[in-house]
Amino acid sequence: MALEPHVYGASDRPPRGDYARAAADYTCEQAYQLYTPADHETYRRLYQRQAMLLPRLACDEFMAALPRLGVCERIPRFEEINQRLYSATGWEIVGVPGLIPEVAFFSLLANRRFPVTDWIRRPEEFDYIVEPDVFHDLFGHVPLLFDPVFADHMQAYGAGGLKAHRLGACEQLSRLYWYTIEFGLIRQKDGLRAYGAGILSSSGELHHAIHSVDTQRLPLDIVRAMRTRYKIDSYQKTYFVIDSFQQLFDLTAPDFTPIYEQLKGMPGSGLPT
Ligand code: HBI
Ligand code: FE
Repeated sequence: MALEPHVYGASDRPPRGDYARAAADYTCEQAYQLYTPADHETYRRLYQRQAMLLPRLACDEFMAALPRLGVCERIPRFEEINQRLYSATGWEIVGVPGLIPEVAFFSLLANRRFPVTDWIRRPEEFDYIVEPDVFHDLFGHVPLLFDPVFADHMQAYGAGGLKAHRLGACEQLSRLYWYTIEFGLIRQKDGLRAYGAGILSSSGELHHAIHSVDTQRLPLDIVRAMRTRYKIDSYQKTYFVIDSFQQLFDLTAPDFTPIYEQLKGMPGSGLPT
C-alpha cells in the first residue's frame, strides 16, 4: 500500500486519488469498470474539443502521433495503448491514483514507464483542473512517447531526477520539467508550436501560449528555467522555446551537478547559497 504523497506546487488541498489502491511503487490497475457513462462522455467531449483546436498550434510530431492513442469516443484501456506504444518506443503506461512523490515518479520514467492518473475530472471541472487527470496524462503526454527522440529524453529526465533527488535539487529539476515537458514551445518550419502537455491538453492556454502578446518567449536556457518559479493555477508568463527534440535531448543530457552548484550562488534559484 502506498502513502499519500506530500502536497505539490502551491495546492493546499490533499491529492484526490485513493492511494490505498496503489502498490508500493504507486502504480495501480486502471479501474476500468468504475468509469461511468458520464466519465466516458467527459473524455469524448474533452478529446473532441481539444483535437479541433490543435491545427497550427500543436507540433507536427504530436499531430502525427495523436491517432495512435486509439479510441476517442470513450476512455481508452491502457493495455490497448500499450500494445502500440511498447512496439513503437519500448515505453508503457501504468495507472496511478494521481500525483505521486517525485522519487516514485522519476523511477518510473527511468524505467520507460509513464504514470497515467486513472480517474477523470468532474463535469464542473470540464474547462480547468489543477491536478492531472486521465485526459491530461493521456492526451497531453502519451502521444509524444511515440516519438523516438522525445521518448529517450523522458527516460533520461527520469534518471536525472533520481540524481537530482540525491543532490537535493528536485525543485530545480521540476522547474525544468515544467517549462519543457509541461509548457514547452518548439520552433517549426511553419512557425511556433506547442509540445508541452499542459498546453496541449488545455483549451485556453493553447492559443495563449502561441499568440498572446503579453508573455515572454525565450530560447530554452537550462539555468534560467531552473531559476524561474512557476504558477500552477494561471497561464504561464514565460515560455521557453526549443528548435527540435534533439536539441532538448542534447541540452538536458549533460550531468547537471555543476549547474546545481552554479545555482547555489544565484538569487531566485531556490537552493541554499
Ligand atoms: N506524479 N502522477 C504524477 N504526475 C506528474 O506529472 C508528477 C507526479 N509527481 C511529481 C511530479 N510530477 C513533479 O514533481 C515533476 O516536476 C517531476
Ligand atoms: Fe503533466
